[in-house]
Amino acid sequence: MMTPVRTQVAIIGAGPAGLLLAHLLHREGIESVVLEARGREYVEKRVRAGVLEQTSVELLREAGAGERLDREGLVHEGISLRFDAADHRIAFTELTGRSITVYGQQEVVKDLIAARLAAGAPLEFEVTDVAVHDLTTDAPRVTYVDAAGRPGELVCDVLAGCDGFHGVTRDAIPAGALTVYEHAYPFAWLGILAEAPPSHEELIYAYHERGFALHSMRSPRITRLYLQVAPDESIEAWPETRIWGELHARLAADGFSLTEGPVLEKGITGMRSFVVEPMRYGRLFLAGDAAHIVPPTGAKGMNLAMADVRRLAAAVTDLLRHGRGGGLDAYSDACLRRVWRAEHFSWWMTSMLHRFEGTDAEFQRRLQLSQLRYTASSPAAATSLAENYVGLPFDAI
Ligand code: RFL
Ligand code: PHB
Repeated sequence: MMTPVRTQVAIIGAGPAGLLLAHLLHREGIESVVLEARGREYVEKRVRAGVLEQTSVELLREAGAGERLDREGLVHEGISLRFDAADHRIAFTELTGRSITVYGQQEVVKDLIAARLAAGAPLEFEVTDVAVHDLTTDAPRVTYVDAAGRPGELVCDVLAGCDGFHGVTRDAIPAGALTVYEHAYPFAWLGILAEAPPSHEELIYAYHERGFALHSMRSPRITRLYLQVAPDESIEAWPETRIWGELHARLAADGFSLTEGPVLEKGITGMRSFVVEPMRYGRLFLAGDAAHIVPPTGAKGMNLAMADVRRLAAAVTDLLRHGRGGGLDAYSDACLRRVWRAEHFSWWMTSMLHRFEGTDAEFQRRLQLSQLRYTASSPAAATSLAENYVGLPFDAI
């Protein structure tokens, strides 16, 4: 019979949410165990988000995890909205005094894993059969099977569900205790990573009659590009020549030429908006994609995950160090204010930039062009986009 291991916080999932939470707690002297279903190599190679809000950069820096980010991250002071075959720059720094940093999510994950291992703190990869129990008691439990096939059990004070959209923690909450808000979009994104220098210094969000396209990057040598495709599109239907052809067509602008290069990675991602309320059940707290999903158009997903765990770490510290549970009681409502702002912003960006089919497609197109022209020409409208994109200060909303 194995003996349960006692820890203060059991964290399910080693994405940005789980790893940053573990790191912030460690700095407060609070013990945790992180359980991750995938292997270390897999999570360190998973290509996903690339844009950090200034608030996220500051959080990582203050947590002592910003050294490589400060060295290698690319600071961007604006983006381009491309429509009518021309660029319309939204000057973030001029409009808000703040900026964004392009730094791959897998780089954040690598830095946080390195910090965790350097601290000698527990992080288990390749666990299976994770199940959570006794959520409404003061001693919730997690059972699992470790990478060597041995059963394990953790007994803790607080359980953090950081296991992403397809995890198990949200589903462990009785259906009647949660309300789900959801919106589906009639398209998906096909993304590629190419070994080619970026073709423009900044991100380009392109509105085009053939559909949306995005030019982003990871480094001075690596370009990240996306195309709007049908929601049920199969990647086999998109050989490289078709992808590049479509990117050239949608990103066309006077004086612009897209540099091609070997495709290192490609994949298709569905688009949805999803929120559960509340983000808590008993001693289980959900954070990041386990509780909410945004379409990638506003570059908010990873940033929201970090904002959640910043609040969760402070609230857990208050409970475990000072016996004050008020922060945990306020956790869900406080997070949801920022979550819904990001839900609105990413829905709005998505609605403005993608091609919609249907009987009123031409009506939609005229509304979109009007909104794009207004956003590009009015400092008030441009500032609204800019302050949402760079991230509102933590307690501003
Ligand atoms: P993650 O990163 O999904 O991590 C969850 C972890 O939990 C593990 N797991 C389990 N572990 C143990 N037991 C189980 N039963 C488990 N089930 C799952 C998983 O293996 C995984 O390691 O969630 P987290 O930490 O909440 O982080 C959220 C972000 O990953 C996500 O919001 C962003 O990637 C979204 N996103 C973007 N966000 C941004 O802020 N800026 C962007 O530019 C941006 N672009 C994007 C994106 C997401 C994309 N895709 C592929 C979904 C672009 C794309 C294409
Ligand atoms: C990315 O670089 O992967 C990226 C950038 C901006 C977005 C989404 C994804 O809105």
